Amino acid sequence: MNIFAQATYIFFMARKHQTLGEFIIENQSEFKYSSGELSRLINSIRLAAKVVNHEVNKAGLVDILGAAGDTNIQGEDQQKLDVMANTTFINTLKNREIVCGIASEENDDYITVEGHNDDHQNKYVVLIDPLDGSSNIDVNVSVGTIFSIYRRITEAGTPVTLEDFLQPGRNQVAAGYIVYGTSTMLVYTTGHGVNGFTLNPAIGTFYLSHPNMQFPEEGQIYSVNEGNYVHFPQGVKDYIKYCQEEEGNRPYTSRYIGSLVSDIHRNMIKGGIYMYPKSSLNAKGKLRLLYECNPMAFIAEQAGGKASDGFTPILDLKPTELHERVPFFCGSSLMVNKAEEFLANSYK
Ligand code: P6P
Repeated sequence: MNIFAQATYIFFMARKHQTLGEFIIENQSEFKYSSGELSRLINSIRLAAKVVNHEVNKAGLVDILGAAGDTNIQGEDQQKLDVMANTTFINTLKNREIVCGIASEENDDYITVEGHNDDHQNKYVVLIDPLDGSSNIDVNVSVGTIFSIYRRITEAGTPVTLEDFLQPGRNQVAAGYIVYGTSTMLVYTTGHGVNGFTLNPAIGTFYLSHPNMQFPEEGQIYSVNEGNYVHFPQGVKDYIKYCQEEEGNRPYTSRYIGSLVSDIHRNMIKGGIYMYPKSSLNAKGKLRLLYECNPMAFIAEQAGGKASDGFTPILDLKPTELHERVPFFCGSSLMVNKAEEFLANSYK
């Protein structure tokens, strides 16, 4: 470890900032299942996050290191970053005797994980969006990884089935995201609040930087792609106009960077609403229920916020297929309530 890393390590240790590893151990009794399994699950996600973070941060050098499909100076094939992220998370999760199945935005079908003795005794399924918003990488805008964790509901000892993945979001045992931004943060919940950890890249350690994150009940930021305005349902148009009117604490500020994790992370800290409604272009909206909306909704509700499809809480929706899309309204509870009010009125 170089002198800078040593100094940084000593500084952070001296200040007793809790590390992610210490936090998991200290709080594993809250996890109603086998404590060791949660630790190994989150630790495998932590490891994969560090690997992906390293690659994402190099992306700016792609012209030097070679774009996807090229070979780099070591003669290695350059992978598209979302393919690299997908491979990294899947391989890290596969090798830790915890997971019996994985579903990913990058894979048409789910992956069965037999386990070391091919006995299908592992108890968890993980659903991931390995690099959400990856098109932003070319313009140096932050991107994220989203993960969702369930206990399997089919019998241990048998291969995982689609039924294990199509559980309502309310059944999640853990969920979270990594945001690869100006700093890299891992934010997650196991159903006992939301905590944020910031990576110190000098020593590769995540430190508890945002304990007990809470969505402000009200906010002044609305996040939606207004380029789709003409295609939105009338209720959404009416709510956007409401956000723009001059009254009370309005007009709100429009902030939308086209990266779900970053937009929601900012709104959770400052207060705000993120919307990806259905439209005449996308009858069900764009976002995926299983590995985007459900985990972000679990986080939002655990942080005192709200998430719905405009009418029904996201976590109460019964999934019917792996990659199904739903309209998504997520953020400060009073703002989501108001958006739902406009939607309900437009259907009267
Ligand atoms: P649009 C990224 O592709 C993503 O899935 C989310 O991260 C983001 O909020 C949304 O789509 C952006 O979509 O249609 O506004 O470019």
